[in-house]
Amino acid sequence: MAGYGGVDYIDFDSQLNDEERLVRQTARQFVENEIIPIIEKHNREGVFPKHLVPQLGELGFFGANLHGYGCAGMSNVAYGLMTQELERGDSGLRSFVSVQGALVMYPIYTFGSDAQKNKWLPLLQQGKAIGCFGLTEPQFGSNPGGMLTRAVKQGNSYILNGEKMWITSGSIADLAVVWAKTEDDQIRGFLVEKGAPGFKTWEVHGKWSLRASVTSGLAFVDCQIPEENLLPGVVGLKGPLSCLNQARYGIGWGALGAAMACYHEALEYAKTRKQFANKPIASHQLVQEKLAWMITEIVKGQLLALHVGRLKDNGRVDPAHISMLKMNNVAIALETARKARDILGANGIVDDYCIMRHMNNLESVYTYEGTNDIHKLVIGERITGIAAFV
Ligand code: TGC
Ligand code: FAD
Repeated sequence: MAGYGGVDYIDFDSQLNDEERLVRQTARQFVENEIIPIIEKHNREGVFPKHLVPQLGELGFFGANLHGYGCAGMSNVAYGLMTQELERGDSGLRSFVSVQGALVMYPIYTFGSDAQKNKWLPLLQQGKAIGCFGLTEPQFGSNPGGMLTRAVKQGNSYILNGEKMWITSGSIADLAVVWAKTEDDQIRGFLVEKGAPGFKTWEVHGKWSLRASVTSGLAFVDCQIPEENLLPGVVGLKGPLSCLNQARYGIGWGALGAAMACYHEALEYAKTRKQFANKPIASHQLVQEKLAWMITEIVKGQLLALHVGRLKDNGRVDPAHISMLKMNNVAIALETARKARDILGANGIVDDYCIMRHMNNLESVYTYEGTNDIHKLVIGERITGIAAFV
C-alpha cells in the first residue's frame, strides 16, 4: 500500500498559507508515527490511547484556536486541517481533542471567571487535566432544552441532581462542564470536579463505534459544588449550543480526514487487486465510478470547510453555515467509507484495513453534535424562517 501523502485533486493546497500547511504536516506526522501503528489494536481492545494525551498537549492541539493561557492561537483553518489529520487517524482521537478544546476549554474561556480560566485553561491546554461536556441526558438528546438535571442554590453551594449520558471522556475526566437548570428554569453551566461528593461516572461498554474513545454516563445525586464553579458568563441554551458550534466546525473538517483515509485505501487496493483476465479492479468502470464519486465529494467538502473556516476567521460565520458543513461532510464521509468497503470486497470487513473502523466510527459522528436530520432542520429553518423541530 503506497504511503499517505494527503488527498488533493484540485490543487487545494494553493489556497493554504505556510502556517496552515505546517500545522497539517505536524498533525499528519503525529498520526503516522503515533496513531496508525497502534490504532487497530486499541480499537479491537476498546481502549483509548490515553498515553498520547501529554504529547497532544505539547503539540498545542488542545484549544488550538484559542489565544493566551498557553494556547496555540492558530487560525480556524489551521485548526480544521489539524482535526482533519487527527480524524484520518481515528474519529475517537479527534473526538477527544474536540471535546477538550471546543467543549471544555471554549466555555471556560468564553463564559468563565478569571479564577476559573487561570486555574483550568493551562492544565487543560497541556493535557494535565482531561475534560468532558455533559449536555445529553438519557431522555433528552436532540432536544437538550428539555433537560431534567437541576442545580439548586444552597448557601455557598449548588446541589446538582440528574444524569448525563453518552459523554465522551466522562469517566477519565478531571473536570466536567455540566449543563443544568437552576430554580428559575434557566440553563447554566457548572464545573464539576472529579471526586465532588455525589458525583459518579461509569463507562459505556459494548460499543461497535468509537471503540478507541471513552464514552460514559455521569450521575449527580445531591452533588455539592461550590458556587464559584458556576460559569458566570452565560444563561440559557445558547451557552451549550455556542460550544457546539466550535466542535461541529472541527468535525466538519475531521470527517474529511476519515473520508480521505478510506478513499486512499480503496484507490490503492483497486490498483493492485486483480479479477477477471488478470486486470486490476480499478480498470472497471463501476469501480472508477465509486472512486470518482468519492474524490468529487471530498473536494466539495474541502471547499465548503475552507470557506466556512475563512468566514469563521473573519468573524462572519453563522451557526447555520456550520450545520451545513457538519451535515454534509459527515454524510459524504460515511458514504465514502461504505463505497470503499465495497471496493475491498471481503478484505474490507477486517481490521487489517482501516475502512470498517472509520465506517463504524462515522455512524457515531453522524449522530453526535446534532444528528444529520437535526442539521437539515437547522438549514430548513434558516432558509424558510420556519422552525420544524416540534
Ligand atoms: P432554540 O429555541 O432554537 O434556541 C435556544 C437559544 O439558543 C440560541 N441558539 C444558538 N446559539 C448559538 N449557537 C447555535 N447553534 C444556536 N442555536 C440556537 C437561540 O438563538 C436561542 O437563544 P435565545 O437568546 O433566544 O435564548 O432551541 P431549540 O430548543 O428549539 O433547539 C434547537 C436545536 C434543535 C437546533 C438544538 O437543540 C440542537 O442543536 N440540538 C442538537 C443537540 C446536540 O447537538 N447535542 C450535542 C451534545 S454534545 C455532543 O454530542 C458531543 S460529541 C463530542 C465528541 O466526541 O466529539
Ligand atoms: P434522539 O434525539 O433520540 O434522536 C433519534 C432519532 O430521531 C434521530 O434520527 C434524530 O435525527 C431523530 N429526531 C429527533 N428529533 C427529531 C425532530 N424534531 N425531527 C426529526 N427527527 C428527529 N453528548 C454530550 O452531551 N456530550 C458528549 O461528549 C457526547 N459524546 C457522545 C459520544 C458518542 C459516541 C455518542 C454516540 C453520542 C455522544 N453524545 C454526547 C450524545 C449525542 O449528542 C446524542 O446522541 C445526539 O445529540 C442525539 O441524541 P439521541 O441519541 O438521544 O437521539
